[in-house]
Amino acid sequence: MSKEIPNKMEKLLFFLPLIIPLLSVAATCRHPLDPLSSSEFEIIRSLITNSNPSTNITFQYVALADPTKQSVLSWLANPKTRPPPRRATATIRFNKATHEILIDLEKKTMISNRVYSGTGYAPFTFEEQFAAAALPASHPPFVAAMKKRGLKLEEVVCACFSVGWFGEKRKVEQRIVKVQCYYLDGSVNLYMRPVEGVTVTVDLDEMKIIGFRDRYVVPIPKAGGTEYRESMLKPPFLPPLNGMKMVQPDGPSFQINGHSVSWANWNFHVSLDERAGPIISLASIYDIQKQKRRQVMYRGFISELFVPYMDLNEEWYYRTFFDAGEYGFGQCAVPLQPLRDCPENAVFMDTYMAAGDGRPMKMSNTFCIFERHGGDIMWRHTEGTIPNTLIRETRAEISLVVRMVAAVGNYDYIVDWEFKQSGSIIANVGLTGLLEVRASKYTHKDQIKEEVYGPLLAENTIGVRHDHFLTYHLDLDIDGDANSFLKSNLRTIRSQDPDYPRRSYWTVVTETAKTEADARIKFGFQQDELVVVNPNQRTRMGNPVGYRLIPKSTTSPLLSADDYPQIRGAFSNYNVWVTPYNRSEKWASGLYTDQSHGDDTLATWSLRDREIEDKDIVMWYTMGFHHVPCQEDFPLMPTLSSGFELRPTNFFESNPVLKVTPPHIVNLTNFSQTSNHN
Ligand SMILES: *[C@@H]1O[C@H](CO)[C@@H](O)[C@H](O)[C@H]1NC(C)=O
Ligand SMILES: *[C@@H]1O[C@H](CO)[C@@H](O)[C@H](O)[C@H]1NC(C)=O
Ligand SMILES: *[C@@H]1O[C@H](CO)[C@@H](O)[C@H](O)[C@H]1NC(C)=O
Ligand SMILES: *[C@@H]1O[C@H](CO)[C@@H](O)[C@H](O)[C@H]1NC(C)=O
Ligand SMILES: [Cu+2]
Repeated sequence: MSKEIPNKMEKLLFFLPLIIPLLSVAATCRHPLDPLSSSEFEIIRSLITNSNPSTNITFQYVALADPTKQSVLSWLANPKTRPPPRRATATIRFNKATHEILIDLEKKTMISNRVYSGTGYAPFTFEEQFAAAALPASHPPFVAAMKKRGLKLEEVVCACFSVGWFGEKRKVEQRIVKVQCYYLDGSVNLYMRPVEGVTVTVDLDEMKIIGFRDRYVVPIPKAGGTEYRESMLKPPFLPPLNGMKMVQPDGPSFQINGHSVSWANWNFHVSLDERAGPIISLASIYDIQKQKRRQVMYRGFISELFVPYMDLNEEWYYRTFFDAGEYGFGQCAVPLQPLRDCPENAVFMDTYMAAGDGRPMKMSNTFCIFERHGGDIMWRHTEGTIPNTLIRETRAEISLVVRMVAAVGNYDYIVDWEFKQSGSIIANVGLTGLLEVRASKYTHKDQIKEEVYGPLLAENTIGVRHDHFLTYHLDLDIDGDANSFLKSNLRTIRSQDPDYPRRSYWTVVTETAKTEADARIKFGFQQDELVVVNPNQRTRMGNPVGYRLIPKSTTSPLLSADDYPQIRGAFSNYNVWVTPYNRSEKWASGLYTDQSHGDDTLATWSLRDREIEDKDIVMWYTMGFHHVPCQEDFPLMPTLSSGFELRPTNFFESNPVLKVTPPHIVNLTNFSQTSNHN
């Protein structure tokens, strides 16, 4: 009993300062970083279509134009003031020209409209991809090619692939895709049944076929064994596990206000971008020791996903995809299914996006937000050394997860941002879905005497080797935006005294990166601790406050630096880069990625070698997977994950999780009607 009172007092102290900023957010209507609403998409569409009434306009990318950081921060400091002006940016295509349009959403006017005439194009729309994929069915040579193979045309489905760039001086005006086709006929797993050897080339602006190749015939892999639908799978099955339930009788402990989320010591903002997917902004943490809210991350998002395949066949060499810049990673978001994609205690958030004609499209359940209580331990200690005393202290880990899933054609990416009460932010990506396979004549490994670019996964099915590189834009602002990047190299030191029992130890040699060149890090060659610090803010012990990057993946590219896909994907050449903050440097593969020449990438910006010490800086981290498929990836991949942690490092005066109060005990007897646990 005597223990309970201070506990409650502490809890009250803990929550009071969190509630006050929440209420002030509630008092204002709109957050300046909120994604475009349905009516805002309508304003943009009608402004643009009204000024060009007789033309077919393709809306390739429509997004909130970022307000300046300064204007967002000063609004945040005083949310009663006028928020920064809401503007939108639209990249549209008509009459074979790309237009960049800036719109004032309050005045409902076009601020600027300029034609972009450099290399590269904005992401495809779904409508264009569907239209292009439908063309082969009425193209006589294609129809003949299917007939020659004995295929039923109505069972053939096709998909669009970006063509990349291979040094050719192609006419800049031509937006081209390749169309590759698959055979359903008894399967929905189309990607396991490629019609190999046939390639159709489409001009997207003309929306007509400009090339057709039928190089060879190989068997279509069998439909048998490709099924993955629960309702269609055949026994035997593993017996089901016993039921489990996640109950929060008092509801979740987080609050969502529009797109702002508060949970435990964290506040942040979630939004969706057609290109990036989830954007986490203004992540700040309440420091109970200092009794104040402290900035951690201004913005974090996936800037690009680079997926080059390692097959040099004519039908495959160009498959070097940029899933954000070419396909719109956020545009590929899919509605999350309650209880399957997210646990029972999840709360869902809907979003809007612009369709190809600019009309707003609502998507339900784009994000789910939930408290994860997965049986992990936040911290513990058992102390048995003190005579006649046993101390046992342990706390369960409960964290907050924001999840989105994007299905980019065959692949599904599960994107999680996780917040811990310790101050850590964890980003995780899970890869699942379907492989891209090549049909081949082989039915057994022993028959293969040539390079086939991947293992045989099933009869006539080669799982082509490829990479996934995910580049995160991490604009950390540790206690403000004047930050530095510290590289601490762990070095072995030999003992000077030959008679001393120890011959060596390791020490830390810390260096502040002065310019961009100092901050290009390739993992695997040396062991570094990488910390973003605020050099002007120190702990009482004198250490600069910071956040450390703990990568789980240290994969680097294996393509030659002069290979065209790698020139376009040069942002993956290093695992870490640091650049000075620049509102227009968001997309690691450049603003116009489709058919880009690699002249506007993170790698080219970094060549300016700007100063990054004690400045507003952005850290870019690339994690990678070299994917050598295996039979377990057929007919569908079990999730493969990786990620990184941003962990407070001398940010707090001491361990903040000592101040975490364990959750209320839930008395399950109250839930006997609904629970499986009795
Ligand atoms: C616009 O597109 C539609 C559908 O593709 C087509 O029927 C129509 O002729 C096009 N209009 C113009 C002006 O190009
Ligand atoms: C910001 O980035 C753009 C695009 O890379 C560049 O043109 C511009 O010069 C940069 N601004 C500064 C101040 O570096
Ligand atoms: C749970 O609730 C039941 C019924 O109200 C009560 O009898 C029991 O003592 C409670 N158990 C705990 C651990 O609080
Ligand atoms: C559980 O049941 C007890 C007894 O009926 C009640 O006092 C208590 O408030 C209930 N708890 C919840 C969380 O509903
Ligand atoms: Cu893969």
